[in-house]
Amino acid sequence: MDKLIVATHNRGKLREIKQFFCDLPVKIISADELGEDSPRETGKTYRENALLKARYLYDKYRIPTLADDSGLEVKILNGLPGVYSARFDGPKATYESNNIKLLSRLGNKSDRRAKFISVIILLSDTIYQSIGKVSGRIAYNLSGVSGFGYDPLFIPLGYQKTYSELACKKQFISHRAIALKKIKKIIEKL
Ligand code: ITT
Repeated sequence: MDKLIVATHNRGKLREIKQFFCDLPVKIISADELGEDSPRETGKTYRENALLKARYLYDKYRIPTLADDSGLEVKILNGLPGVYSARFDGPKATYESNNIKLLSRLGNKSDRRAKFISVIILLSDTIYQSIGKVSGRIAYNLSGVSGFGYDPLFIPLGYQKTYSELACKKQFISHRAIALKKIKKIIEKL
């Protein structure tokens, strides 16, 4: 395999995926580089959404295509924002407004357990799937500047710093890194 489409418009995800595969002899092409828009994420699960994002471009270009659907599940909020993580604060949500909404929904509650999930689909002649999960907790305040999304609020288990504060270390321990590890092995063999 010499080319891989990464079906995302999320720059943070794209950066992490490119960096993870930087030692592979594969040219990574993003949805933006192809001038493509995103399909509506109508799925009820991460897998359905990842599959529909990958299929949208694979059916057109017939080049192996990878898509990531991910989310943050907060225990005391019954798993929200979950598959709605990108739009938690509504259709015009920004990372900042989502983070503010999450902090206000949690208030001073002491049970702040949460987990990040990434479901990655690699679509070629076959559908390959990989899942990465990381447990942790939601901080009381935003901390750190690197990364994207809920990174300034999520403290992975075993650490006292948010994903944002952990900066490049996130790349070795994150939910996405766990999911990408298995996909990388598959790509190396294709
Ligand atoms: P694409 O569909 O174009 O890939 P998206 O941002 O819409 O981009 P998702 O539908 O998978 O992606 O939404 C996942 C949301 O969950 C994302 O927008 C972030 O708010 C959050 N998220 C996912 N992974 C994250 C990470 O590693 N760090 C922080 N927030 C993350």
